[in-house]
Amino acid sequence: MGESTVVALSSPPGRSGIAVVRMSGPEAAKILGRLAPHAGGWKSHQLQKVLIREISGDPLDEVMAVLMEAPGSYTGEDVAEIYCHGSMRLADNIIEEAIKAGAEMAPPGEFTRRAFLNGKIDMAQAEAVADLICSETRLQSRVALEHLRGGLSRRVKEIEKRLLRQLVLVEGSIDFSQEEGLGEFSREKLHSEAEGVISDLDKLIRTNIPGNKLRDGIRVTLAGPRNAGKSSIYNALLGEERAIVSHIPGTTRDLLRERIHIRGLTYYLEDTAGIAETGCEIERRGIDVGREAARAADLLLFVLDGSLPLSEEDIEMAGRIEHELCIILLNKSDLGLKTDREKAGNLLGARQMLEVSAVTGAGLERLRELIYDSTTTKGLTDIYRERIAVNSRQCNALKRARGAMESALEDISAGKPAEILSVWLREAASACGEITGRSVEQDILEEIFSSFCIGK
Ligand SMILES: Nc1nc2c(ncn2[C@@H]2O[C@H](COP(=O)(O)OP(=O)(O)OP(=O)(O)O)[C@@H](O)[C@H]2O)c(=O)[nH]1
Ligand SMILES: [Mg+2]
Repeated sequence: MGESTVVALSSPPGRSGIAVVRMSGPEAAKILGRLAPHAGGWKSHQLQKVLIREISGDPLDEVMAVLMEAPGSYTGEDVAEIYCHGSMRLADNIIEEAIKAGAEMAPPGEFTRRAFLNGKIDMAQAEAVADLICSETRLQSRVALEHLRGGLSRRVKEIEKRLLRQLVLVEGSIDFSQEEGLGEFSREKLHSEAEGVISDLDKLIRTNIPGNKLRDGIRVTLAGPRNAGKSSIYNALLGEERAIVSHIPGTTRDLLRERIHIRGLTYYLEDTAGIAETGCEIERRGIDVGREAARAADLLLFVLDGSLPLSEEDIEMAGRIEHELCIILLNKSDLGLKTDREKAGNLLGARQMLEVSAVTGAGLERLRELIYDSTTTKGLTDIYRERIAVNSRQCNALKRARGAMESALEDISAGKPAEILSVWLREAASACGEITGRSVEQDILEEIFSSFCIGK
């Protein structure tokens, strides 16, 4: 490639047992040789214990190191990895010495960018690397691994192959149209193939929304009148005393947010200030922030103090809920339920209602199930089964391919000439090619890799 040799810290900054310094490029072997001058030669892919020295000759650290010769490495270039003692000072020193010996600092995602450019992985796989690094749950990592192993790319390439087969027939009929009977394609056959392609595209497109939920997490916000026990439920779901709880109405002012996991999904659970008419400026600000959060939530948990009869204010507040996904929690069930369930049910419409107690924990397991059930869709079941979930970039490309095929269908029915049909088929194939990166624009590539972490 004629590229430079780059170096970066591939483990997280901070103190650790071992830190990993990584180099890739044509000079990697030479620079490794400069850093470990007394090593007895390097056999590719064989780990050795060596002494790393500064260029001046002073010893730096005793490390394990490996050289992975091109093309059998992650990037497809010569790669050297040094596993030094996990002090930031040491790792930085080694990087500085590598730079003195001719390496350059690697920008974020550089190793994966090179792997892509050298054809070691395609674009969908490169994106999966980033997902795998960010994964927090088993389901997230399983989907990312499936993509990394080429699961999504294979599905897309199958669609592309179908498109190209049709393209050959359609374009063949253009070339041979002068010669009678040669290369004529069947419009019915093309029509049914186009429908088949659209249905395959739809299967992938459908995984996008649940896929985004899987990657980005789902916002669940606790809201409701003061003192209903929102913060207590928040703490109980987190399993720690994160929010201040007190009998004084208006305890919570700021918006609090923490992550919880339920069955492989990440949820951002939010606690908000209790809603009330108040003369206190700070409290009012908190209520506004809470209201915004509730509006943006994927799921609203509206908490009422179930040990009290419904008040005029509760009724008015509940009437104002516009959120389509909302579960009503009647809290403090340990004190005995005074809220008239039926009345509450009527007031609150066809929303789910659940009795819980933040103090005894009653109903909380059911609440977790309800949170999961109401925020997941059928699409997620497919993701569990197939471990494929397209991201928004991939989804946009698939939708463009779908649009082209819809146009193709119309034009087939309208009896348009083969030249026009071939344009649609080409457009659909090219949109599919963007997923694997075969036909993606340079600036989009740069954008994707720049969102990676350093050292990957
Ligand atoms: N018996 C009983 N008391 C509860 C329960 N949940 C909360 N409480 C009590 O109710 C009071 C208010 O609880 P918080 O969790 O602070 O209520 P909140 O809705 O966050 O209140 P604000 O932040 O003021 O809006 C506290 O004294 C809690 O101990 C419950 O399930 N049972
Ligand atoms: Mg609170």
